[in-house]
Amino acid sequence: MTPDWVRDAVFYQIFPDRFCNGDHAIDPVGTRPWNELPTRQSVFGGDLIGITEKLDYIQGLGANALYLTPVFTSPSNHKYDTIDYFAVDPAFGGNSALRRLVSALHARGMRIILDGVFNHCSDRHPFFLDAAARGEDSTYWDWFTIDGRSVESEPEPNYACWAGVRTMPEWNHANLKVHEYLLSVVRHWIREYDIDGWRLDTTDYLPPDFVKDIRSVAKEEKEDAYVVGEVMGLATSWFKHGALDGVMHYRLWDGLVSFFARGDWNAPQFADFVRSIWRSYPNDANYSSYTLLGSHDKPRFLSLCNGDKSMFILASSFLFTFPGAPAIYYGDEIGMEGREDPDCRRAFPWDEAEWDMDILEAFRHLVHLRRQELALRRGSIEFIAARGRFLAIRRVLRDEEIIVAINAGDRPEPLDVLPKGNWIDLSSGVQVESAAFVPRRRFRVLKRG
Ligand SMILES: [Ca+2]
Repeated sequence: MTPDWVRDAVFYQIFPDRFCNGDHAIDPVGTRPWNELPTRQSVFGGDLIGITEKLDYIQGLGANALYLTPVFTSPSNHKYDTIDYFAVDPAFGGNSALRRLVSALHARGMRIILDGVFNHCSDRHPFFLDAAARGEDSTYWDWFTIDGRSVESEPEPNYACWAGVRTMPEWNHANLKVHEYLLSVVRHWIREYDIDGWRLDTTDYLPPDFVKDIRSVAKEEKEDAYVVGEVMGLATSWFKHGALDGVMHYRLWDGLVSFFARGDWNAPQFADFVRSIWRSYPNDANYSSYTLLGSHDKPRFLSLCNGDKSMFILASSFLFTFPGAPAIYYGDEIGMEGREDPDCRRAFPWDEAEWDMDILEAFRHLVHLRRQELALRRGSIEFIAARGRFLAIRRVLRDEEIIVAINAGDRPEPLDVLPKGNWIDLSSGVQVESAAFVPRRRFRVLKRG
C-alpha cells in the first residue's frame, strides 16, 4: 500500500550543510563563510539545529514534509559516504538534534524522510577498515567485492566502488549479511526516531529484491512509511516488482526542462511525453511519486531558464497542479540560482534583500492552491489542450472540476477550451468568460463555480 499522506504532501528538500547554521560551536574544521560559493570540498556549517529553527519559514511556504539528504556521520559535505549508519554527524548536531527535529515536525503535523545510501559506504567505515587491515581474515572481507588478497587503493582501487571513486566502496549485495545489516538501519531510524520514510539513493544500482525488502521492513515498522527511489529513467519495472511507493520523478523533470526551460519541445510533444509516462506507471505510483523542478543533483531550474523567472513560475504552476507530491528544493522559492553541482548547492541567503519576492509570492500562492483544492491533489488528470506553447489540463474529483491553463508562448491565448458553465479564477476570485485570454507567459487556475 502506498501511504495516503503522500498524496497531500508538499516536500521541502534540504542539503543540511547549506540551509541554516543553528550552532556555530559544532561547525566542522575549515567551515567557510556562509556567502562564499561552494566547491566540491567546502563545508558551511549548516546543521539540524538550524533546520529546526526555520520550521516556521518552511511551514509558512505551505510545505508539510521534509526530505533531507544524508545526515549520518561521514567525512564529506554531502555525506553520501557513510561511516556510521547509526549516528547523525556531530557537525549536524548528532542524534539528539535529529530527535528534536522529528518531534518538532510531528508537533506541527509535518513529516520527514531521510536519505538511505545503501549501495556504498565510506572507505573509513569500520567494516571496510577491518577488511583493509585484516585481509581475508576479516569478518567483513566478503561484505565488499575485493579483487585480490588484500585491499589496494593505489594506483587504482581493486574493489568495487561507486562510480570508480575509491572513497566509496560498494557493499557486496550478494552477501545476505550485508542486507540484514542495512535493513537494520532502515528499521532503526523508524522505530527509534519515528522518521516517516526513506529516499533510496542510487536505486537503479540496488538489487530489486533488496529494495522490495526495504519497503516491507519500513512498513512493518510504520504502516504508512514512504519509500521513494532515486530512479533516473523509466521506473516501470520497480513498480511491477512492488519495490517502491514512488520515484523521484526525474523522468518528468526531463520533460519539464525540454518544454519550459529549453523550449525545444512544443506543448503537443510535452503532453504526449507526460501521457506516456502516466500510462506506464500504476495509478498509486503516479499519485505517490516525488515530483520536482530541483534537487542537489541538477542545475537550478531558474538557471536552466537562464534566469527567466516568468518561465520558472510557469513550470512551477505545472508542478503544483499535477498529481504526485511536489517538492521545493531549498532556495528555489526565493530565486536561488546555480549550475551543476557544486554550484546548485549554495548556502541559503537569510538576508531577505537577496530574495526574489515575485518568485516567493508565486510559490506561496501555488502551494496554497494545492493545499486548498483537493482536486489538484487527488483528482483525475487529462490534457484538454496542447498547441504551440499553450497547454491546459483538467483535474476532476467527484463534482469538483479545475482547469489549469498555461501559456508559455509570447502572445495571448484564448481560453476556448473552457467548457460551458461558471468558472472562477482561483487567483483573483473573479468569474471568467470563455472569451477570456491567458496572457503571454502566464497561467490561470479556474474552478467550476
Ligand atoms: Ca553549525
